[in-house]
Amino acid sequence: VEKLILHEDPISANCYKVCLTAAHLGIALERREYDIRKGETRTPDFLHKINANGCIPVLQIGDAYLPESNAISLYLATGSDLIPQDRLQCADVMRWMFFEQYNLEPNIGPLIFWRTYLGEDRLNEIQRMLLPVKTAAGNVALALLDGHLAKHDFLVGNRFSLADIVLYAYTHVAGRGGFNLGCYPNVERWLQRVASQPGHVEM
Ligand SMILES: N[C@@H](CCC(=O)N[C@@H](CS)C(=O)NCC(=O)O)C(=O)O
Repeated sequence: VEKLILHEDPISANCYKVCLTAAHLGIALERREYDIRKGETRTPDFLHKINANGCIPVLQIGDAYLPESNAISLYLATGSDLIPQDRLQCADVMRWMFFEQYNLEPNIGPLIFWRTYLGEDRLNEIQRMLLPVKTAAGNVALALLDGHLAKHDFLVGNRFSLADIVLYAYTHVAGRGGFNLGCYPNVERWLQRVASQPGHVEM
């Protein structure tokens, strides 16, 4: 078995996503911490050796480096019951993971970073301009999730899967980005359902 090292920053929900997946699978990860606020993932050494894209999480598997939280989660969960065997359900898990990366994380993630870690008075002109745009788009994503969860206990196949883990990461801390989860009661109930699964760990 190859040693797994997660290059991460504990403030990142993309990194938490990977840790939560590993916890559910009982997989041990050694952790290397970087401070993204100090640009520690932008050093020539990091860009050259770990991720040319300059961000964490990156999973080191022996001497291979795998970036992208959802790719890492898929790598860890392959062959487990977190991924349905049924072909359509398996693709549906991927569908929610793509939704997360296109509609949810790019809107909620930056708002959490700007509001909680940077501070609203330290935003530049572009960030200030994007604030209402990302707030609106994030709410559209949360509303879509809420509509789906009005009819389903879990995202895919009526059972807990990798899709729930991946979508949980940013959704459960959306409040830190200024989103009001109280407007999405089905999402709130689902968050509790996910957090009460055996093997759950906090961020
Ligand atoms: N799509 C990537 C996004 C990774 C990402 O945005 N990482 C952020 C933290 S959440 C980062 O490393 N930022 C530091 C930087 O860009 O310098 C994933 O899902 O892993």
